[in-house]
Amino acid sequence: MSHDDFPTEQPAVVTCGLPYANGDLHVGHLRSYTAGDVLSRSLRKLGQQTAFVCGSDMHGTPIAVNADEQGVSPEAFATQYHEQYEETFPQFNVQFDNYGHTHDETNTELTQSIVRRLEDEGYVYEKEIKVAWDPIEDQPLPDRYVEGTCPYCGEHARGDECDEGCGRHLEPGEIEDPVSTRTGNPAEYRERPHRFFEVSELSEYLSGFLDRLEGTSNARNQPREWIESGLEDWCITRDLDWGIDYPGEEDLVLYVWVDAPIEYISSTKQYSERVGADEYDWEQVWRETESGEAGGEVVHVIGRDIIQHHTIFWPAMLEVAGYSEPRAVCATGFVTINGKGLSTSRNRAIWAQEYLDEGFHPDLLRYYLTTMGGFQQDLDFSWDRFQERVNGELVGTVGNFLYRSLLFAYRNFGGTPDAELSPEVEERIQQAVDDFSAAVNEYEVRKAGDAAVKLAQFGNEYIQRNEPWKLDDDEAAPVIRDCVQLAKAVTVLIEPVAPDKAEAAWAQVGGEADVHDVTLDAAFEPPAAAFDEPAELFEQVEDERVEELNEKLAERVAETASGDDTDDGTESDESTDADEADVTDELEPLLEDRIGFDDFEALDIRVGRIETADPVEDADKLAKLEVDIGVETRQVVAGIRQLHDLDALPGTKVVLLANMEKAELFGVESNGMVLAAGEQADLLTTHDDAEPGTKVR
Ligand code: B3M
Ligand code: ZN
Repeated sequence: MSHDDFPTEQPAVVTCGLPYANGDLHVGHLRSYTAGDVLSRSLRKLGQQTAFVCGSDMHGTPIAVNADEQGVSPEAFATQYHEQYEETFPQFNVQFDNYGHTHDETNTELTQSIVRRLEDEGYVYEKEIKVAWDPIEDQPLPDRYVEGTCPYCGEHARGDECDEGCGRHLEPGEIEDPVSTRTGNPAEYRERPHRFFEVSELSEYLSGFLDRLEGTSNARNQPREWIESGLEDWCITRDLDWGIDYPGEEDLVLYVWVDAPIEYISSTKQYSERVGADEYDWEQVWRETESGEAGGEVVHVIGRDIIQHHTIFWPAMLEVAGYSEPRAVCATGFVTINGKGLSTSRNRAIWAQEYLDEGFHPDLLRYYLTTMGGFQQDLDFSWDRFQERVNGELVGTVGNFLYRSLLFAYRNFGGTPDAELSPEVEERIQQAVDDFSAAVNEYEVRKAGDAAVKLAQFGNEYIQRNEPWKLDDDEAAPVIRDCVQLAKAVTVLIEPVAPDKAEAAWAQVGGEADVHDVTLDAAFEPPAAAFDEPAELFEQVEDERVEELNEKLAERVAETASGDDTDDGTESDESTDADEADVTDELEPLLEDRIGFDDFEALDIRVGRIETADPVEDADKLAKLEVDIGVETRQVVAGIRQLHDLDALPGTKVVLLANMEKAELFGVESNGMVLAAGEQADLLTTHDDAEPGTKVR
């Protein structure tokens, strides 16, 4: 791997976290798959050789337990979802170059060879640990096969996680009063030999790795704390039938998190084998060179709940087994629905299939999911905002510009008029291309999408300013030549976010080659002299549709709330469910005293944007923020140091009480108060384009 700007000399691979083959896909999943797809397409636009790979995660106890319940084999159960995912991703234009699964031969072989290598290098040891056992059935009960009481909070919990109480990860042997979820039999603990990977020996390597790592700041910073507080060795085996056999052991399988990331390599290998190593060489990407230098540019796109697996366990395995380390880990935030945690058990979700059945074009959702917020921020989905974004930016800005300029060109010139491109427009396109490249190098897909939309916005202003409809053909020709060039450039730049729509627009400007393959240079190539009458690219989302969709969602959530509470076992899902359940019991009673509007008017509440966030010296809990509130920049002290990743805060929009009395905390002046909710200081924000300084009323 290099740390040169993209495009580099080395091939890249972009991966997405593997979905557990365990339930239907929803908008929460789609967020990171579309982000990965946009990133890989954007890298290709820069001319970076890139493969985009993924696969289904077939193993783990939730899948085994669910298959048991349905009376089918785990393999049959998981395969059915695997096939569903294989079909669904392309329907969202998420085009993996290879989509495998963790149970196939490539991954089984590679996993076993990597584990042998860990053993050969002396990083694996055996240790007796207590595992839950069903004495009547005479079988072990790993992870979710056992339930009982959490030793930390006393709530009902399952074997690997206190899902209803404190949320802690539970090690084998920790749960009290264990009972088999399979038979209801009380379980006992037995000593069993398991294998451990000596992650604790790799702290130094991992610290260095984190210094080199690129990607989102949450992925680069959170793991440092885990290293500082001391790394534990990692139990890599389970008493289970379903999984990849531990080499040379009949009764043990590998823990699902061992073979899952190895699928990143396996999937790249399958791709390479299909197209030939001359075209794409997986070994060049994943193998360390003889001098110990890592090969290609490995970029992982994941959900923020699996940062630890990707920045500690995974690079530790790669390092010992002689594979190259990731260049970047990009962790997306969660998705909320109408401001509340996405919950599959409550049916508060937008399902992938449902979205398609509603007849919306996939590119609209891709646009929403990749440009609605920063990569690592939580993203709220609502049909109202979906409508706003589609009608405002896609229909109003991009679609409108392309249609009006191409229609004008077609009607008056039958295509692109014969004229020179103006220096002003050429420079503006260059700026968009530069912004796009910079965004990709920062792994900010949102900004890459913005570069296209802003260029279209410029196009609209340009055509408005020059009023070609008032000019004769000779005078209009250079203006329209500029506009068609801008349309072509917008098309190239928007391809990663909206590939289908870009394909349609490309056909309209008479683009040669394939818009999915061309690089940014195509933005400057002269458009076709003749093309056909254009058609409108995007359709408005009507108010009635939005009302209807909101009602449907609300009804469904209400129905599910009164019904059965099943869970699909995705971690992010549970953590949001649990958070929600926690607060309802502890809510403060409402205040009896009412205030008048004048009292409210006395509060000067403004939208702000955090510019910098630094710790306050000697005060563990305090952070010093510089907040831009339009009129001026305020220094504010807030008790959020331990609750937020300070590096991730700059750029975040907040809500600030501007006429709060000034205060001094630990010698630092605080001039205003940032509003936040709850124990975790959930920062209040706005969800659309209210600029800093806007008054909140
Ligand atoms: N299968 C899904 C998750 O925890 C898990 C990802 C594996 S990535 C190697 O999000
Ligand atoms: Zn607990």
